[in-house]
Parts: sequence; C-alpha cells; structure tokens
Amino acid sequence: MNLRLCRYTRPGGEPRPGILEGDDWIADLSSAGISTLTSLLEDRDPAGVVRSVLKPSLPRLARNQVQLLAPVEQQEVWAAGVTYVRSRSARMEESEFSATAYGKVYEAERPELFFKALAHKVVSPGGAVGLRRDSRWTVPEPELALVLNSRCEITGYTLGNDMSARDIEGENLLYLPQAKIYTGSCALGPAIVLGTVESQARQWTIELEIWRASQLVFKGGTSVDRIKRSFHELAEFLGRSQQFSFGAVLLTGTGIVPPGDFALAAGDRVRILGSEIGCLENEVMIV
Ligand code: DO4
Ligand code: MG
Repeated sequence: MNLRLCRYTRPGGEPRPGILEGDDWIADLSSAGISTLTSLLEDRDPAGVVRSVLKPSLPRLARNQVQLLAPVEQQEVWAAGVTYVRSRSARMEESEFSATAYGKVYEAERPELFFKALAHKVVSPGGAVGLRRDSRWTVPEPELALVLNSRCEITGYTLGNDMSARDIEGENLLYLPQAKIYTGSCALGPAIVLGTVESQARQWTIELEIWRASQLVFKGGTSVDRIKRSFHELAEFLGRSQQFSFGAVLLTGTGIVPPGDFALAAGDRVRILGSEIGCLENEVMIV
C-alpha cells in the first residue's frame, strides 16, 4: 500500500505532517517525533521511517476536522514545460512568434525549466487559485510533481496545478514569467506518495475536470508515460549548478490542454485527479 504524506493544521494550530488513510483519517506523525516534511524527506528511506512509526497507537484525526495544507515547507517550486506532444502543439498554436522555440525545446537535450513559486505562496487543497485580472484566456495545467530532497533525489510524487495565462504567454515568450507567476498561480497536493519508483509512477494517469456551477464544462486525461523525458533527467537538469538546501518540487509539464476556445472563469472549480495520489481541488478567483 502506498503511503500518502500530507501536511495539515487544526484551527489555530501549527502545521503538522501526517499520513492520509483512506478518505477519512489522518495519522499524526508529529506524535512520533516527525515534526517536518523536510526532515523526513532528507532520510535515505522516508517510506521505511513512516512504516516503522505507523502503529495503531499513533493518534488519528478525522479529515473533516482538519485543514489540509499544500505539502511544501521551504521548498522552491519549479516547473518543466513542453514535455508532452499535446503541450508542444498547444504552445505552437497560441504563439505567432515563438512557435519555433517550442518546437526546438521539445527536441533539445536541455529541457525547459522555469521557476514557479515560493513555498509560502503555494495554494493548498481547497484554497483559491488565481485568474490574473489582465488575462482573458487562462487555463489550469494539471501536472505530476516530483518532490526532491536537498540531493535532488526523487523522494515522492504529488499533483500540481501550473495555472497559465495563455494570452500573455502567446503574445511574447518574454512574458512567460508574468503568464506563469502571480498570486494563486500554483497549487499542490493533496499528498506526497512515498516509496514509488519512476517505472510505477509512469503507469499512472492524470485527469482534469472543470466545473462551472453544477456543469462539467471540461474533462480530459492523460497517461504519465506520455512524458517525453525521464524524471531523473528533469531532476538532474534542475540540480545542475544549483543547490536546494530544503529540496524542491518540480512540476513535470502538462499533457492536458482544454480546447483553444476554453478559458477559466471566476467561480469555476478545478479538480485534478491522479492515480494513487488523490484529488487536488481548488476554486478559481480573480486576483
Ligand atoms: O513554455 C511554456 C510552458 C509550458 C508548460 O508549462 C507545460 O508544458 O506544462
Ligand atoms: Mg505547465
């Protein structure tokens, strides 16, 4: 059974690490002396450490009495782009001047990697992701996220939403940071799956649902195995000549892009479902 490491808080309390058990329970790891995700993920075998403390005597909390937080503490969040054929074609269609750059980066040895968010800006499960007020065409990008320790080793997997303003991105490649980095542009969660190797994670699927009032206005899915590059390759490039003292989270790119005439609206609900990981659900708000 996979272990799903989460971060949660009770009203007025400090964030704590826990293990999600089914849909309804969280085992409190802080009662076993594990006070942060970061320290656990630095261990050579985080799944082994958790298994050794996950006893029936460990206190459990009902999930509906706590608030789940994004499973990130001081880690920077980075993202890879144009790792799926679907993303390459969407980018080439939206941009008049930069189509060649997207075509080239898909084939190149060096991947596209960009900074996405500081940990304290990441939106938690149930929080609101943002729509820039100067964008008319924003979409969610549901992505598998690699959770890396300070040695840039993959310690687990979570889900991420790389919210993207396609009109701003498509206007000029140099506007990419504005299209990608703004209030509420990155959500992570609901948990980090530990103890899984790349070959297993590549069997997973990711699905996206977008709800407007009670209508399902978009549904799509992809297989993680459609990612062109290996996870090791992406992590290795990120860690080249760059130190992450607390580790990092690396989104691996999107393979699901809604049709060109679809744009998110305030009040929409975005649900990203990942095999083994769970569901990352957020409401959309103008920021
Ligand atoms: O260069 C554009 C960003 C691509 C991206 O975020 C993705 O493919 O997921
Ligand atoms: Mg993306």
